[in-house]
Amino acid sequence: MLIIGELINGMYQNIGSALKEKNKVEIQKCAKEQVEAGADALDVNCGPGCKNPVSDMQWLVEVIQEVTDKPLALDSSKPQVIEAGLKALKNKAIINSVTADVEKLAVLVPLAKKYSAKLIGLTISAKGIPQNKDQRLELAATIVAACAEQEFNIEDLYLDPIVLPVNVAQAQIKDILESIREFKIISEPSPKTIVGLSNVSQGTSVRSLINRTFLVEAIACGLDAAILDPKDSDLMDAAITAELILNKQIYCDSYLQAYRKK
Ligand code: THG
Repeated sequence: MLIIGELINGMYQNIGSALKEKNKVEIQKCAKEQVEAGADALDVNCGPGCKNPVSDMQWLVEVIQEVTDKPLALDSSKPQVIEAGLKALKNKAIINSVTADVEKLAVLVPLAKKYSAKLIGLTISAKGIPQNKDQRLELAATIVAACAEQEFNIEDLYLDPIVLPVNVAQAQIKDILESIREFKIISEPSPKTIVGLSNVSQGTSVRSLINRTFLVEAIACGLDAAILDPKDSDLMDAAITAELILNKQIYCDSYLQAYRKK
């Protein structure tokens, strides 16, 4: 599965300060550590309190790609911030994200095509966060239809059911897992699926355990990608083992070591 490291996010205090002080060493350290821990791509998010997200996104992309050629997931709700990142980016791009709103789809789907980027589609709209599986599927179908209409390759689309914290939306987590399974049958070829994993444990006291248990269940539902903390080695081991059990990794006694060396 595609592992996208979540740690370059202005929401984290070390990254927020590094961004303010333009401390590129701190950002590059975070990028290298995540790649060494097994991340296939890195999420890049300036954070909620960022004053100059357009220039900060450009700066982050420039400093990160000095140390890695892994794809970057440009994480912003503002299309102009994503475009600033795309312009600066030499590595492969993932647009994180578009919503099921016509104005957003009209701007971001063409942008994804222009830059040959993968696209994350959040099943959310201006009307708010969906409250059940049917609403998630309806929003997913809106995104898939807009991509198909604009001849965007559906296999480059990653649908995100929007994971909510288990301590505030406990009754919805099962619906979210079932949505992952059902997103895959919306179209042929299937769209891919992704989650922002750490959302599930926000505000809880046993975050790592909740994250890895949810991830294993999501993988069993066919999850293709996750934005997560790759430095949580118990989490990474659980993901690899879940894939082994579903016959998505070749078995050998040393499969964990083999994966880490890849
Ligand atoms: N879907 C998509 N993109 C996303 C999300 C998603 N991007 C952002 C987010 N959700 C995924 N990334 C994070 C990063 C950090 C945390 C959660 C999700 C997190 N942070 C600590 C907290 O809030 O408790 C902060 C800890 C600190 O300040 O040190 O949990 O769902 N497509």
